[in-house]
Amino acid sequence: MSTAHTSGQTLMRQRGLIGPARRVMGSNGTKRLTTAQALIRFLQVQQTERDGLRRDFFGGCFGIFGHGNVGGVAQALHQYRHEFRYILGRNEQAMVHASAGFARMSNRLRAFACASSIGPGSTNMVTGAAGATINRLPVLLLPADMPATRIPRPVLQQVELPWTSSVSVNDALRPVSKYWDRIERPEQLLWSAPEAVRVLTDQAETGAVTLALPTDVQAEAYDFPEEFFRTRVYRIPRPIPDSEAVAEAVRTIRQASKPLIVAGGGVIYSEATEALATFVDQTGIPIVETHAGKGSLPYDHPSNVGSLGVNGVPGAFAMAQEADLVIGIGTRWTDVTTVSQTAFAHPEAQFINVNIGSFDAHKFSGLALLGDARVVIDSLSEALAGFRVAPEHEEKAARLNHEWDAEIDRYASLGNQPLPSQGEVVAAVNEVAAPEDVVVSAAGSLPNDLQKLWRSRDPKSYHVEYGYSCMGYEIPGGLGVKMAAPDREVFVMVGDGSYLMMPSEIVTAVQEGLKLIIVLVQNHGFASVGALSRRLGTEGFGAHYRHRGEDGLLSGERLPVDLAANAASLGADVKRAANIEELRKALEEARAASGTTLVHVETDPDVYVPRFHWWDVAVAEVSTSDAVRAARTTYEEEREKSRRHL
Ligand SMILES: Cc1ncc(C[n+]2csc(CCOP(=O)(O)OP(=O)(O)O)c2C)c(N)n1
Ligand SMILES: [Mg+2]
Repeated sequence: MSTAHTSGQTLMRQRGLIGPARRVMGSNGTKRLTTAQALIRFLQVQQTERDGLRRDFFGGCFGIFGHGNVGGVAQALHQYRHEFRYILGRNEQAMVHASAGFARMSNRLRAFACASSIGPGSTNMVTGAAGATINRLPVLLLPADMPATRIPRPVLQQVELPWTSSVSVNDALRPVSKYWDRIERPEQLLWSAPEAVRVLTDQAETGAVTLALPTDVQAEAYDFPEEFFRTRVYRIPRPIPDSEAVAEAVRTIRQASKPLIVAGGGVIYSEATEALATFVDQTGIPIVETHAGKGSLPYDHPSNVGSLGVNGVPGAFAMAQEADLVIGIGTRWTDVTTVSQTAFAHPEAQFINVNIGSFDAHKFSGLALLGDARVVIDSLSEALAGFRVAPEHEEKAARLNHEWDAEIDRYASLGNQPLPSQGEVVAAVNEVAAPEDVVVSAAGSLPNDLQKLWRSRDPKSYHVEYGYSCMGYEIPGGLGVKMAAPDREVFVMVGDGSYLMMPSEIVTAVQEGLKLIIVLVQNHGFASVGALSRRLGTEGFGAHYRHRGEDGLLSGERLPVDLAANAASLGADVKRAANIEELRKALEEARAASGTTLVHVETDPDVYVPRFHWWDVAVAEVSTSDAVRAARTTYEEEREKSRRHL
């Protein structure tokens, strides 16, 4: 190991990217450890390296213990407690969300493990795991499993199935895991643990990974070879695209008259935002952004037309409608991004898909440019020297950018009375936030307003989980973001419905001294689903938090819930804002404070930033309601516009 390398490591240690120096072991010895001890020891020495910067891959392990792991994984975490960070979570689903938030904020170069007990702790992780896998974010799940001996049988919390003895509830994690294994003998770890980390660090494969750990095996000792515990560095490569594919892409781009870039999360994970700016400045090709890709260019870059999608801005949709060439970079082309496949209306629209994974690169029969986003963009910039789109195309993008920016100002200053609109709340948060501060959200109507109104000035400032759009992600997700970026302020924007699903991690934030600024938007139910329901003729049924009324329906008075008092009871400092001025003041105070603050604001549920586009949500084909029948007719008409891009 060279001196330069050593001093680099020292520097990284100082920055907290890698942990304390560890003893280098001999190559031929063995170490007698339990399976759980060996696993935790192994996790400590996994590292990733990209662009010459090395990091400990695992930031630590969340855990909630029970009889399934208290003598195994918990014992190991206790034994290594000064070397490997353990965080007590409040809900297993939330631990996985926090880990996903951490991984996303770390551009997938770092991750967390989550240890649960057997049974309900494990199944609680299924939702979080699905979210991580959908969003392609590494999280290691360590659920306890039935004893391999099967002697305590049926063990507490075991689902008994008369047709098999080899299935446990942990098998429910299989469909949401990118790698899944059950460690039935200690030595199986020698193969499986490196496999787990290989998948977690593979930028195309990554997602939730499960190592199910039978209770007795966790505690069983084995003579592990010392080599197993040597530091492993997983280089995160920047694969170079095939030169012929690049040449074909260049020919296609040169022939296109209205090319458009769709920037997805891959641009940000690859740290390709500067390369993208160079490419766009050189070629004049306009860009639009997905939720995960928002922040790829600053909001006021003249080529950034804004967000494309079901909740996107009209200008981005207009550019998509006429694009004859669509260059997707790091996007997985969700239904939300493609506006249920109505966005790209040009009869001969072609796709070029720049992606690290072949699965996404081949979607929509696109020309697959397989490789790292930054490397591919750089090679396109080089090969397209001298190429520039027609001035009208560029000017149109700049005009649309300006037009929408003026709309943001309008929504920001509606002056709605007596309660502010949610749009005004989003704009106020955006104004108080510094460019590098992060906004976190996930479900409800907030992602809609955020996607349209949030002015991103930094690639990591917009963290809206809209792959799984999982109610409850907001607070734990924000916690994970703060863990990855402690120097940034984190604004969690959460609706009352989502808050009720998972306020629990406020307690964890307080425990860890991790500061969150939580903006709780109270509108007494589901504004989002309510509006969609009304649009489909179903009158907002089931979308309002009300007492059961005399008609036997949920039509009574509003429920007397006080979520601010709830947050205060969990340890947050709480501020109630009655209007935008008070909100701004509360946010500024929260920003200056050192602890977690929840700012409670009630908004007018009937005043919202509209959704401009159709969304393929099926409507009843037959109904007793005129409104539903009318909605069905519209649905059938709109569905005709959906393309297949075969
Ligand atoms: C776990 C989960 N369950 C259900 C849904 C479907 N859903 C999407 S938004 C929403 C309501 C969200 O309510 P709230 O957080 O108050 O936000 P609002 O709609 O009022 O903006 C529901 C039920 C979901 N996304 N996630
Ligand atoms: Mg609500």
